[in-house]
Amino acid sequence: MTGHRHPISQLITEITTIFNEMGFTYAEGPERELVQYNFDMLNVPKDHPSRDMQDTFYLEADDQMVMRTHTSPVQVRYMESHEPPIRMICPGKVFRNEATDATHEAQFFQLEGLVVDETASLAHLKGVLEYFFSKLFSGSVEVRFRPSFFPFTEPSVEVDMRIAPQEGNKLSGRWIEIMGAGMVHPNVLRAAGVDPERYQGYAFGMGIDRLAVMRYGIDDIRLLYNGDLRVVNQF
Ligand code: 2NL
Repeated sequence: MTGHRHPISQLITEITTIFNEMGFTYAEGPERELVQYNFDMLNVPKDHPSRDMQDTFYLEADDQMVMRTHTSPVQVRYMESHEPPIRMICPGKVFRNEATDATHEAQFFQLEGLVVDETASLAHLKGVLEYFFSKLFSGSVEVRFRPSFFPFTEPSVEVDMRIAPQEGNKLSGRWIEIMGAGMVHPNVLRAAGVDPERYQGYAFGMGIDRLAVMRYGIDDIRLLYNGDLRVVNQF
């Protein structure tokens, strides 16, 4: 039997292709990161609970290095080394120090995206996401925003999507919470060397595993990672 790529890798390729069509480039960065890039430059307060050792894997006695808890530091590095206009996505593995169950793993994949230019807006983001989800789920998809909070965006939103009602599609016809997003906080732009008086940006982040669960109809994400070929060979 011929080999094949893991279902998560296949999904990342599919996602990257859709965003490429809209002019987004792809970027990667280190999984082991400086606290400065993972938290400080993202406007995460020194006393924020996400920094706790219960949630984050710290690597050295001096507490300067962590296993990245999101792919946001890739975007900070990208802003440092590229002039706007910026349109990029960065899928990658992230790490959280937490107990595992059917819907949580200590390592998982995240997809983040970033646009920085003179006219980026939440309206623009909504159009991009409508296009992305309708391509990924092959049909018409609505997107709605609800107010939320993240230290790195202001304003911040939770994003829900609804696939148009379809016979035999359990996901269709109801609102599903799918990602977080918002306008990049001026402190984050400034820290990365982008002038917040001239440029504005939006960013979004979502779990790829959850997307895989929805896309492939899997009910336990651990199935994707325990290496059982009877599972992965079905994709
Ligand atoms: C979630 C929410 C989010 C971002 C990620 C971001 C990155 C930069 C600046 C500002 Cl460099 N924001 N990323 C923004 C909002 C939400 O993720 O629930 N992820 C699983």
